[in-house]
Amino acid sequence: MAVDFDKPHRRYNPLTGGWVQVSPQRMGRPWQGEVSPPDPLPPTHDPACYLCPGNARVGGEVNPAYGGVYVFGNDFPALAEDLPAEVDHDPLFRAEAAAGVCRVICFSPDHSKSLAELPLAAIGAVIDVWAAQTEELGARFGNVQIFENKGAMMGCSNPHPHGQIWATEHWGIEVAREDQHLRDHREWYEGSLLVDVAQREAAAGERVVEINADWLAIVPFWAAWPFETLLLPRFKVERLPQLTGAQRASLAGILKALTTRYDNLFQTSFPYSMGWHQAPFGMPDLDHWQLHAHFYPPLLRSASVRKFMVGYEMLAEPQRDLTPERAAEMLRAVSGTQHYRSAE
Ligand code: H2U
Ligand code: ZN
Repeated sequence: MAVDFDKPHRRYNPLTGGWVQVSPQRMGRPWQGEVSPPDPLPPTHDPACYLCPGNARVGGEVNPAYGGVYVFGNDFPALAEDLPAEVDHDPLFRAEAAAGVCRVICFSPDHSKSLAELPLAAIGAVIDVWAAQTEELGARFGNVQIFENKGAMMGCSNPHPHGQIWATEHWGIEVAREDQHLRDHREWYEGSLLVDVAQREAAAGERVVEINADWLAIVPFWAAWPFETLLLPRFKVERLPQLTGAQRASLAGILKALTTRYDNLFQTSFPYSMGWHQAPFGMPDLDHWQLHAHFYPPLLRSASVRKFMVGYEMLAEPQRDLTPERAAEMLRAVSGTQHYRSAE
């Protein structure tokens, strides 16, 4: 018998092997997004910002008067570059040295503009740097993890548009999990998991938030966070450096549209952690891989009401009331072209 999606049910995440419990009966009432008072617009240059061009960072180094994307070595790296490969094999207290490189990437010299408000060419420049960093660090490390923490709610205290790049010899556990599940899926079902998901979702449409000729942003069937999205290519590609100029341009377009929708949803600079997953380096076979990005926003009902992953989530598995289909519909209902701060 088919699952009744109007009743409590669980959905499987084929990328990680996780499950999410969906309780749509608790969302019976129709509901309109609450609009919060507008956040103050940050200045284009903030003398107190450690990421703005020409300013001193916490460690004392001074940023150059950069005019585009600017990458520097994190002054407080979580990893160390030249570590001997030490391992403790104790079955109870196993450990290994964690070598790697941590960099910070300023998306723009303009302190006030997040991805949503940057011009397409500037977003394209960020994509080019993501790809170049992947290429350079992938020659030395197993995983190049590109991510962005955005908003105070996500632990980011500086609104200057920036992200991070961590390159490690080991794969993070999320990457290792995805590698295993992508591999298993190919073996069991033959298709390529994320290529097939993109095809099915584009055809069905109900979870699609944004789509263009090359890319697709969906609230995945198995989303755990209320407005979580998965950004997928509509063609086979394993890593960022492989993207052609045209595919980078269409990626800039969908990134701008998706983040504009996010900001418009609660008329706030939408907090999230986002990041890329791409084929790890040093594997002979990477055909099971497909490049993709995850967006994990914490907000649930307004600029201040967030989803907490506590209690049942910590001890059993994630649970949500709002269905992924309804979340996608809400994101589709706001503009992907006109940002609320520029709307006049
Ligand atoms: P968020 O992406 O979470 O905001 O972190 C910013 C990073 O910037 C953080 O890892 C680094 C911090 O170590 N940083 C510097 O490298 N230099 C500075 O002057 C301040 C912040
Ligand atoms: Zn700044």
